[in-house]
Amino acid sequence: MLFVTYPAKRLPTYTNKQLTVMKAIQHLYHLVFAAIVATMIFISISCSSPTVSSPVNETLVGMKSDRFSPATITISRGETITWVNDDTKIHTATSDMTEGGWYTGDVAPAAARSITFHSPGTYPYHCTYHVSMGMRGTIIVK
Ligand SMILES: [Cu+2]
Repeated sequence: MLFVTYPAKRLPTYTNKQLTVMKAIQHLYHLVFAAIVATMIFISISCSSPTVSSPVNETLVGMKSDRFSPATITISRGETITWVNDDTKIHTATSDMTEGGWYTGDVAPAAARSITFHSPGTYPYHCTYHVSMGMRGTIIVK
């Protein structure tokens, strides 16, 4: 009779120290995974919400090449006009009225100034610096 003995397959045995290290590594993987998931959720949330928002009742008027754009604009009472200087020089929006007039002050290039109109009426205005160039506008408040 012939007995063939195979070497017993040895299961890997680890010392307690090795097991502790392995568990720590496993724990670390879980933390990294959780951090990646959290980051992805954060990115998807921040991308879905708009980053630039403007008030609902705000109307933009550009200031460029010695012109207001649009030059004439109609709004409802209580709405706000925001003049945006898209030019390389300073402009203003200054009411033509000497009494009860309004004035944005100097609007520097890339800056903006807002004025809210509460009373119905027609409000002609101009740029203090470029009125001679024909830089005029009108705001009609209904
Ligand atoms: Cu101007």
